[in-house]
Amino acid sequence: MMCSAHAFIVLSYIGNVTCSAHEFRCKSGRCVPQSAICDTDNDCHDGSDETFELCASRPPNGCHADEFSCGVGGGCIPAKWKCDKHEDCEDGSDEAGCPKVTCPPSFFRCDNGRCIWPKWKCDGDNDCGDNSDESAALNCRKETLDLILYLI
Ligand SMILES: [Ca+2]
Ligand SMILES: [Ca+2]
Ligand SMILES: [Ca+2]
Repeated sequence: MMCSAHAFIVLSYIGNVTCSAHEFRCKSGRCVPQSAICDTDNDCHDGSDETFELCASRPPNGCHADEFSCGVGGGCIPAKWKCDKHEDCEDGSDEAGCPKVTCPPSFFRCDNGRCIWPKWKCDGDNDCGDNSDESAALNCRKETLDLILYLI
């Protein structure tokens, strides 16, 4: 999951196309983390993440009530991004101390916290939503599944 997120960010830097929902698009087209907005650092290199229009309504060194503070100098992110299993703050503080989702015994726990029936693992369907029940890490390659079906 982390790998694909990183790949996407790298791609968006290269392609200058669209930024992900968790990023801010600078005037130059560059993508920076949302937490970089109004943190007094010129992350965009063109100042567009620190403009007066963007930051004037923000409390000095603070975040709006509907925002989560990433800590000193870490900027602000929308409150709903806290504990959404995606590190939006540079220091990951929005995902620290979040309640851990546990699955009942005998259930499979997806990377995104969802619980699924164990037999849904490696069945070719993306039941987790993040594909972690079908990931290469589980060694469920399609060939193996086909072979099993053939043997049955
Ligand atoms: Ca900034
Ligand atoms: Ca988050
Ligand atoms: Ca599945």
